[in-house]
Amino acid sequence: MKVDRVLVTGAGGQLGTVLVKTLRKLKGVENVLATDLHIKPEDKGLIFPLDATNEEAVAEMVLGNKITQIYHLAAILSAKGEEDPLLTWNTNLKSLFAILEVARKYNLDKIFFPSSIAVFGASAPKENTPQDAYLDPTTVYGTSKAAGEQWANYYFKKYKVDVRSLRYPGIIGYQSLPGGGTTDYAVEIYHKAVNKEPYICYLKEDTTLPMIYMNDAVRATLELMEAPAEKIKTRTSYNLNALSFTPSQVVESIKKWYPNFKVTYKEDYREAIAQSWPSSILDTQAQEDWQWQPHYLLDDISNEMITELKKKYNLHSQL
Ligand code: AKB
Repeated sequence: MKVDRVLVTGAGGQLGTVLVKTLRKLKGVENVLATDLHIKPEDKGLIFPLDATNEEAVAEMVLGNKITQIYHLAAILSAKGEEDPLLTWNTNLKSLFAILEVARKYNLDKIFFPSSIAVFGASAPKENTPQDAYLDPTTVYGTSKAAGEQWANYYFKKYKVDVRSLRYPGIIGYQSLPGGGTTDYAVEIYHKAVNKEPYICYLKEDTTLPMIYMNDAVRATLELMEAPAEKIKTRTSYNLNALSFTPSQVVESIKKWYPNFKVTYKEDYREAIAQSWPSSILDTQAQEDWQWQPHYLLDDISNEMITELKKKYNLHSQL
């Protein structure tokens, strides 16, 4: 039987950290090669340096390790991306081209490319945004993802590269910290709550955004990647829905565990980005094509986040 040999780029990031662990459990540690541009001291020996924008370096890594699949997670996210738009465009697209070209030239089995709700802008319906809504993103990150989706589709149609993609909402998990996203508040707020510190939220209290719990996000990714190729009808990127909430709804949920938790609101430039995104997403195609169903609601997320972060910070008392 053919063994999957997996390369992950951006492995030290929020999703990569958890996806790599899950893939290693499923496919064997020796079959999952985790890479990132910068290696944190705690990741030395577990994650290896790779500049994913360098096609030659990607090809060498793929050939040298008999790689058959790539999860290409490396990217600069929405909020950070606005600091240096050209760097964001170059990093996000150049790395995608390197991965797609290597996949085409060396006939790789499958590629995963993450997209985002950031592909939507003012022309898309704000609520229940459908799969085929018009894409006019407001951030360079969203623009790079919208273009990336078209390139993924092009490589599938023209070269039969089996690229699969999800439009992730904001991801919430206890295992890793997000970096540079507009939805990061929904992770930071739990860290503050368990440490009994007040939180200053950079979004307005009633700004609704689509979100997903890490376990659901990882499961969605693997279910999409394991689905038979003929079931994957969307070759740009699938809308992925789990739940939607506002900062004040998270606070209300957290207060079930920490009634004295204090949050103040001081919006910054990320509020405008959030305002340009859908407040909820329709994912009918993902449900139909590969039977996607989320499991975690807001209080389930709060329960697990608080329980796990307390362990992480070595906190034992409840209040
Ligand atoms: C971000 O906020 O930039 C990301 C995303 C929704 O793609 N979390």
